[in-house]
Amino acid sequence: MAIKRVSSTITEHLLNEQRLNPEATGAFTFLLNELIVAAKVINREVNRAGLVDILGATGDVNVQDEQVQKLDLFANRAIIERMQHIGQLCCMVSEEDANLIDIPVKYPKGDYILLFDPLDGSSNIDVNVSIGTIFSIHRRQNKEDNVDYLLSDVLQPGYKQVAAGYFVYGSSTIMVYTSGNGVNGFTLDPGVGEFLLSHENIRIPEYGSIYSVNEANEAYWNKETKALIAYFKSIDRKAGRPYTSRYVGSLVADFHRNLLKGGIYMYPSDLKEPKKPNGKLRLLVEANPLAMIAEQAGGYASDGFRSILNINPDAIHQRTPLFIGSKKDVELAEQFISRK
Ligand code: FBP
Repeated sequence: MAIKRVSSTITEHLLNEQRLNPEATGAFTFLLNELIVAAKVINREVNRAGLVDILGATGDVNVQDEQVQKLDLFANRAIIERMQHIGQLCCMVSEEDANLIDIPVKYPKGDYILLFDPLDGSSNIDVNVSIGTIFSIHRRQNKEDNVDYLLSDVLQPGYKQVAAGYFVYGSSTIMVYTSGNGVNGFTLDPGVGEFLLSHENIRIPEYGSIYSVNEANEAYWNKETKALIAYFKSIDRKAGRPYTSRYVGSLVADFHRNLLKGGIYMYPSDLKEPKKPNGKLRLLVEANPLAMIAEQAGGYASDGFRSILNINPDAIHQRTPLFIGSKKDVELAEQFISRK
């Protein structure tokens, strides 16, 4: 009886990639494998959230001025506690922490910087709608021996990312990542406890058929943004319009759907909160990693005027408007938004 070969595991995939790079030391593969373990721990907690006292808010407000959810805290700790002692990192950045996260002196340090959104889609945590973890990896640039890292090592433009990816904790748990050689997706097989290759060499369609935006914010948009959304909703059968509207309210889930089916996710700048003229999303831990994935899959990501990956960050919690997904749709969004 022929045994059907199980798809390749993420570790097998990482080792194959490592072999392609003669300078590789295995540090990166080890780093990603440890991050995957942290994601499995988060996944387990998300799956049984209704059974354990982990739903609801902690009562604290984070640096983003948002209510901290208990699962946000759990996910943040799970990643920090797992990654701080592996000896591959010189520091970390989390959406939940106001400051850079140093590696305790008792642990060895490395040359990589891990930036992450521990649990994206906070508003969906308690209602069993897909949420996720987003990560970005940089290599420290400064070579000074007496300092672990400089702020400039953390505030690098997105095109310098070594790797980026996300986990979606949804109907199934999936990991999508790139290290600059295309984009692949791996589905967690709960029976085996392994992420197995399920989506090889993902390519996003050039034109989409879906637009994802919170239209409840329309009153706060400028006329260029209103014109853009109206365009996607206007009738032109030959051009496949109107697009259909899909908005889960979890960036990672909306992005993942559009990556596979073709479409555009938008979080424009708005006048809703004077303190957030650049919209809601964070450049380092949300926009940059997804932009690298989008571009590696043949898509594009913009702030309405330029490529997200070319933005020079000046603060770790900097926000940016985001238009991301199918290349032609995002280029069109740029034409509308930058139209003066
Ligand atoms: P966090 O949940 O990590 O804070 O991320 C922001 C986010 O929840 C995105 O996942 C989502 O796309 C967006 O905000 C939803 O915002 P809004 O409720 O304003 O539409």
